[in-house]
Amino acid sequence: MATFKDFRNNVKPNWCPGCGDFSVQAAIQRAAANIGLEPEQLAVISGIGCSGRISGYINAYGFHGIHGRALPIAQGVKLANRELTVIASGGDGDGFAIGMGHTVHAIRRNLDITYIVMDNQIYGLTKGQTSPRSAEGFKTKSTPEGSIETTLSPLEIALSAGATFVAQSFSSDLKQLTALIEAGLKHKGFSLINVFSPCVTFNKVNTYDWFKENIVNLDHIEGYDPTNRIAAMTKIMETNGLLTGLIYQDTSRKSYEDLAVGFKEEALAKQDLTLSRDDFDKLVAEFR
Ligand SMILES: Cc1ncc(C[n+]2csc(CCOP(=O)(O)OP(=O)(O)O)c2C)c(N)n1
Ligand code: SF4
Repeated sequence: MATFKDFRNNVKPNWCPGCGDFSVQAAIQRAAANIGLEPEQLAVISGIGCSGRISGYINAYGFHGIHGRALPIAQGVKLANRELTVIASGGDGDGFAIGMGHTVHAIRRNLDITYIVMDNQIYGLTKGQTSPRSAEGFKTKSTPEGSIETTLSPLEIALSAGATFVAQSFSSDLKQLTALIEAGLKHKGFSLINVFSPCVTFNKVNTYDWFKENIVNLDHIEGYDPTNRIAAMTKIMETNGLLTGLIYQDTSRKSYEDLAVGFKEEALAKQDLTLSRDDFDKLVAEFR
């Protein structure tokens, strides 16, 4: 049986020392091993950004896509081979700016994939511009007088889009992060896991200490019920989105693959898709 070390490869991450993304990499490797996966059963698909490099740093199938397009590729992979466990990943710019259209529709489509966003509230790779997750007043090279736009709440958007699994964690809490990724991988449907993953080089406001001071951990709130969608929305609003833990899960809804008419149990990638001459002629006849 594979251990987390089997999900390591020999590529050395070129993230800055202290970048939160190291913990996300470690948590994915641990979670995959903990649920009994072998490297050849996992595919990690990423977008572009410092965070997007993660697919190259995990020993599994990987695809480093284009900016904001991790989800369309990940959904294609899952549809082609439902036997694979599929993780999509990237930054808050990747998923909540250029890729937001895909994010909302992937959520409501509910394919069985896990989407892990490394949310550092800034564009890291391009050297520090505001992202939709930056706070109002946040000063960067692109907003020297401070951001005048309101901050996007991906958790509220996810809930309103019909998400069946919404969680949030923090790079400093490897135990919780690993447990939530495990739960997301086991969830039969789309799982959104947003991770506060500090950019130590360009974001000098939302630091590890800042998150530690401001986060409310649901694991410490007695009686919180993650199956109650209204309570989940209320808690997100009460904490201004600064909460960690399993926020919402609905296990009653079937995944896209299980509902799609004619979508077989056997992986599409393994089916014989050759069209017989007879079937071809019948198909053409329909258009005459
Ligand atoms: C179509 C396109 N537009 C813009 C870019 C430039 N670009 C590369 S990464 C990035 C944003 C990076 O921020 P984020 O997604 O939050 O990831 P991080 O680097 O912070 O991990 C941008 C705008 C690009 N590569 N492709
Ligand atoms: S620039 Fe920021 S996000 Fe990118 S590797 Fe460095 S610390 Fe991480």
